[in-house]
Amino acid sequence: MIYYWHKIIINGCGNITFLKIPTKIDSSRKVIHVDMDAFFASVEERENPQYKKKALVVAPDPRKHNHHGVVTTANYNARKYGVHSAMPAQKALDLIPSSELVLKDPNFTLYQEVSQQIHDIFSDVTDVYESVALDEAYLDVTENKLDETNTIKIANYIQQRILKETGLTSSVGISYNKFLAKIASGYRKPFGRTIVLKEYALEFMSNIPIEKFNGIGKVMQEKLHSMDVYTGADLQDLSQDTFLNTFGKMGYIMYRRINGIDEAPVNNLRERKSIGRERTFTQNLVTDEQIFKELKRISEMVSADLSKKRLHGKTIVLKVRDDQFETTTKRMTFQDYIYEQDDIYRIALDIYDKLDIVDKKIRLLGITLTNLDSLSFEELSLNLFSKEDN
Ligand code: TTP
Ligand code: MG
Repeated sequence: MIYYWHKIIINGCGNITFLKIPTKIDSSRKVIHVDMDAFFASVEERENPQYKKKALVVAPDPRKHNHHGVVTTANYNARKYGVHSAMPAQKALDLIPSSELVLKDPNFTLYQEVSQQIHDIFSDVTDVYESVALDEAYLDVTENKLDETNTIKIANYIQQRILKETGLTSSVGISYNKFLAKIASGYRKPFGRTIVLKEYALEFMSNIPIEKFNGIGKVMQEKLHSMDVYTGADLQDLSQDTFLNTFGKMGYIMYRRINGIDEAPVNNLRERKSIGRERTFTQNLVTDEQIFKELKRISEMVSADLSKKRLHGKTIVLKVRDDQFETTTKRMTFQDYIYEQDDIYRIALDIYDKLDIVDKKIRLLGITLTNLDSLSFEELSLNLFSKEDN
């Protein structure tokens, strides 16, 4: 069903300003976001039920790793002490009294197995699901294999099957787009089920702190706080121009999301063929230094996209366009998968060298990875653990 709405604000001078979003909201899709509760910790509690009463932290023991290592997750008891994912494990040790603490090394093989089990359940419901982490996925159930029109029943089916087959609880969010479904799944944890109907979407978002909105990263968060914006309601009061002028393209996307519009489809990763980024320059790049700097930047972005989607690829394609709009692409394929930014950068430089461009007036640079496959979680986590603590 589609409906139209306007929002009007009256500013101090009594002038009426029309915000520019009298846009139609398509609420015809049914999207479910599933997220396991304290995933790694719950798996460990299932294996060792005596941990349930303890403050369980899943992390490599910093005492055995020269004080290094970060927390993957913690059970809810441990979270009460302020412990959270990505915190240095040493800090978790300092926060929790040793009589309460259980520190458990992550067992990725086991988590991967459970992840496979829940994904098998998803694929019994629909082929249109998008896995965003080991324990998290979006499902488009507008049409589904259960032939069920009641989305709440579908969500219930998923939660019950996960519980029965893995012994673990999950939380689900139900709405007409991905953005809302994701906020909804985190709304009442653990074992929560939250439905956001189109009619209540704006009100629902108005009470949520901006940290919970997918797409608002640390930088945007700080900027918004400096503008006295803390909640969804504060965001909804900002105009499209403010979003656009302050945050560019991402601002526009957020403006739409916070006003109830997110048309991003649930992407089935198996259909994804490539991941790439390109940048067009208002002033041509003419020196190697400028070109290397931009290639480095694009490599970082591509690597971040790959890691978000848990993918890596074997082929790298470099695209170069000059001031005459002549476009050259060249690719290199490798035996091993690539996803780290340093590797992408190094290879992009290599390809660039091979292009042997004499007259450098570069208007556009792009890097794309193809020949993609899912990254195993061990690889992701190794990357995570090798990071310096701070
Ligand atoms: P999350 O779903 O973010 O967290 P969670 O399932 O532990 O807790 P919640 O109930 O709040 O959803 O992440 C899923 C798993 O991914 C988590 O159990 C451990 C792992 N993980 C990391 O290894 N590092 C991280 O920084 C994060 C956020 C998660
Ligand atoms: Mg989770």
